[in-house]
Amino acid sequence: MQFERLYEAIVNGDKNSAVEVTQQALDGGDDPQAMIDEAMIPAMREAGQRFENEEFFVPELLLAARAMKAALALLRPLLVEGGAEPKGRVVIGTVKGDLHDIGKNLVSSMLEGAGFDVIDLGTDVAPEQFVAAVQEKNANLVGLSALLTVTMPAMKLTVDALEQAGVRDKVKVLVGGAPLTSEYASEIKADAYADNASAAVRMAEQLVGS
Ligand code: B1M
Repeated sequence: MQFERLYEAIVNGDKNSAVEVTQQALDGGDDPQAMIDEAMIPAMREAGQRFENEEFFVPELLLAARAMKAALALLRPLLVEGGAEPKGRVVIGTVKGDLHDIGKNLVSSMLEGAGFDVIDLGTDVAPEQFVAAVQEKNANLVGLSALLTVTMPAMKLTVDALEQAGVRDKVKVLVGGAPLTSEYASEIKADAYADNASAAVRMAEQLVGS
């Protein structure tokens, strides 16, 4: 019941209600991961479908995204394990020119939840920003997200920039986002592709050998 209300609140872009229902579900003992998988992701998928059907326009999508982010902010700390030595250090971001961050935020939260130290650079991240963060933070994994076909080439530019800066052999590169494929990942010489946040965690664990 709470899941249905959360789903509706996100689709309708009702941030206050999304936060309220999420809190109620948490207070009632619901599992945060189930809330994400069974209510929040399907709600964003529905908003996307309505956008594709021209029932929703950009403002409605923005409201849905805002409601999803506000609800996710409540869950984020609960996904994070405490104490243990980090499994690896990930620099993650949405590539240059691309402002979509909901999927990337989910991947970021779930990596944190799985015990990775995550440095999230946000959206519209230029190749040189990824390189600088890898060097400064001594990361061993780079996560690149893209939702637009026109920003996919920025992933290749980022992999190339890591190579040119001489740090490509120090990091594994994981890529994801709706328009991507594993073929594209191989083409740009990324180390792995994941089509959802859970797969991203599994791939990250394999890449760093944990
Ligand atoms: Co935009 N948008 N959008 N949008 N938007 C899409 C992507 C689009 C497919 C919609 C459509 O037309 N059908 C289309 C792209 C078409 C294309 O390139 N082929 C599109 C467009 C065209 C645009 C604009 C150009 C629209 C305009 O202004 N005319 C514009 C571009 C802005 C820009 O980036 N420069 C734009 C803007 C926006 C909003 C700002 C309104 C909003 C984003 C809000 C935000 O993110 N803060 C928005 C939204 C919400 C969407 C849709 C509807 C939903 C995306 C989403 O959040 N999905 C999307 C349509 C759709 O996907 N059906 C669409 C939910 C999320 C949980 O899934 O992001 O796929 P996803 O992430 C998944 C996996 O992909 C994977 O795991 C995640 C969780 O399972 N994953 C990774 C993602 N990153 C990963 C990284 C990994 C591993 C896995 O490793 C590192």
